[in-house]
Amino acid sequence: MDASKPAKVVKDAVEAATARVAEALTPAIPGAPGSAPPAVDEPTTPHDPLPPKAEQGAPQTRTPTGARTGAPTTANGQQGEFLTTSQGSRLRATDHSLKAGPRGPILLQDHHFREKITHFDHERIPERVVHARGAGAHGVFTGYGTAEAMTRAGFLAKGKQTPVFVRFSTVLGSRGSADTVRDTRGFATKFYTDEGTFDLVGNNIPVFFIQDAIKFPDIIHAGKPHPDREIPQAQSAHDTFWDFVSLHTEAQHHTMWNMSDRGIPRSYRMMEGFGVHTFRLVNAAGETTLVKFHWKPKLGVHSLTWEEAQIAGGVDPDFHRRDLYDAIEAGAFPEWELGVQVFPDTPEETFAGIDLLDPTKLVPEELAAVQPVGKLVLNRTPTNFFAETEQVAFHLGHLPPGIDVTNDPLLQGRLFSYVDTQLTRLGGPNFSQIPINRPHAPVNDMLRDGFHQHAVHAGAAPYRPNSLDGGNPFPAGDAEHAFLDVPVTVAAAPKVRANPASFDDHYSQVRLFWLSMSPVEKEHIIRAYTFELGKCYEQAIKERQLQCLANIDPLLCAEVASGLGLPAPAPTVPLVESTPSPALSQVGQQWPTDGRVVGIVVDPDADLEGAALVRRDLSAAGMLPLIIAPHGGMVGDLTVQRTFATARSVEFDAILLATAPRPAPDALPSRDDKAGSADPGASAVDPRVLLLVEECWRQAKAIGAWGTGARVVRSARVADTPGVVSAGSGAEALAAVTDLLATHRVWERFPAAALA
Ligand code: HDE
Repeated sequence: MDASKPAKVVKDAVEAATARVAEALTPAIPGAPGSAPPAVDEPTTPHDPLPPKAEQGAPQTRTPTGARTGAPTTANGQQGEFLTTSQGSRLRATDHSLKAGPRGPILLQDHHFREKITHFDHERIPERVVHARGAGAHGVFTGYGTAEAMTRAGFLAKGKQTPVFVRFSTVLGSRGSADTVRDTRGFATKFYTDEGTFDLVGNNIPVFFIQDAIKFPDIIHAGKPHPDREIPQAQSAHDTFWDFVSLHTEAQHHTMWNMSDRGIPRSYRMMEGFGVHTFRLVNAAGETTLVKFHWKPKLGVHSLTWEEAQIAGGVDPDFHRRDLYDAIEAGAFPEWELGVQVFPDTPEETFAGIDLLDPTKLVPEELAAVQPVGKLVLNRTPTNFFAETEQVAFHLGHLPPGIDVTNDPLLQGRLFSYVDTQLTRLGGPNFSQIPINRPHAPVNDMLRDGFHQHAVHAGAAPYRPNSLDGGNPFPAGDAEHAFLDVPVTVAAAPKVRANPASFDDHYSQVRLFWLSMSPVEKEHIIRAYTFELGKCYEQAIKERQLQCLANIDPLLCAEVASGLGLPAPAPTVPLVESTPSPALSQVGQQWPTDGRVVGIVVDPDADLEGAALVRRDLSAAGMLPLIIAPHGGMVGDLTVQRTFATARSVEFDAILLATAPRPAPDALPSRDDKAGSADPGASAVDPRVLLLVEECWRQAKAIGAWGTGARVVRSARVADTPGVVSAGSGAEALAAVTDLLATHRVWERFPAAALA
């Protein structure tokens, strides 16, 4: 087909995609699988591949050695209107193998069959040994220029824009595990800077389980499923995890963060990120500064409740992935500020008595404020999960000039591990040439050959010094902005397998974290420890962990011990009294509501005009309204997105009730378990809607009602409780619910009785 005359289907798809973005006020519901709605009949007129969806991005088209090609990103995708072999030979059919007669057997000469099946047989690559489950997105980073005095890294210069790819992940689960499990989250960012790629491979928790990289296999073997039965999947609530962390007490700080609400984030968009280790910045004059990197989310740091996490694990295992992609598709682009805590680079490498090389310690923000140095916006979803999210390869040694490492023994080990793992995972040493990993800076590295070599290197002399290639490549100096290994003095010391003595304090900062929590957050921590240890089989392990809790805080220990039915031991170390750090708590502030999901319950008797206005205003405010109705299709002029059968509380940050729907025909226990066992005819309101309200109430979500909707909150016996609003109109209900959403949850609904 003549490429200058696109077929009508392609043209229509482009127009549909453009229209979707343009109609900002028409609430387009994210999640359409393709860039154009399909026809009922199978398409038979040949045409070029449809374009990607409007919100999808892709790696820039660069050569393996970093040069721009100028080709559109679709040049990397499938081409032409006809089915071909991998060599471009057009095919007549692919549904039947070549057989000796219709009843076979299949002929060995069927090269198309063999190519198709052989390729399929090899589609899988090893999943990441940790962080296997993840979701990536493209974006752009803009420097503020505020770090210019500290570093020569060009991407931090004022106004400088750099393309990025970010991959969020859980740690323990397999590639297909649920998103909402209790775990640490990875937050890995690839900055494609003009001066070489910078990978900031961080987590949503600022400390780590171990102080020395050599113990990484130990903590991971302990956290992964038991080797005999391979259960439990993506969980820390089992004997081997608690066996290790209770014996290996330097893990207690990270473990406490995992047991806190940070272990079950509401969204990737609502997580902080931390580089964990201390890094060294170096400026043009060669002066150095120690820093810790922080990502601060514009939407604040928020979490799920444990009930939400568990329900979502079943009804929507892709909860975080979907949330990220839906938000980008809806135009609610996730944003973070990159910031640094700054410390003088002294020979002791400590700050306020805290050892900056100990990755089990944080520096409270009240002691060293986080100084913003740039902004990250994620604005494109991947076009192809495997090509981008699965094949992206991060490495701490991907450092641009101006950023260097420190001697943190965890960081030092990671510098080895990340390249090593890609050799197996991505099948050889040329993983930097995969499109998502290609640098945006010219590459002249003298590395040659190997599996999957995409570059076609010229010349005769990939060695230095040479004269045959005219001496190229030449070493760069300061004038050419070369990377500087900061000439830090290494102490004269015996060769030992040992830690510095300062690494021996395993409890003071765990206590600092505990004391910094609000009562409701403390309740959640108690509940998490009690649940996780309650799932352990061995009493000895529970007793040992209770001893660790006693060394953190006697109240915490007593509450968990009572849930386990065990005595609370006395502390064996002195309790350190530390000043709480309010920055560690997630409660007590107001945040933007962009991308929040609000369900609107309607039926044909509802105030449909009011509901339509509420839906429009929610969209205009950057939130995502979802219409929930007794059946699919339309209710009045409103397109239904969820039915009482498909809706579940976990999907919504708040709900609005425009009606008190009578039980729908499918509100039967035999059709929908959510209808419960009671005779639905006995209730005036559809039992699924009552369940929705009850769950949202338990999960401390804002609930607004107007018109007959007020009857639902009365039937659910939650009227006149905190965060439940019965308003005169849809607009009033929406205003009240928006205010409540800004604090994330109606915190007063969680009683903190045990700690009062
Ligand atoms: Fe990693 N880690 N890690 N890690 N890590 C990997 O690299 C490793 C550590 C982190 O989305 C692996 O490509 C060792 C701390 C993230 O692709 C592997 C040690 C932090 C990701 C590896 C650590 C992290 C990884 C597995 C102890 C937070 C996912 C696949 C010294 C600061 C990156 C891969 C992605 C992935 C090794 C500790 C974060 C095996 C040996 C501390 C976000 O190389």
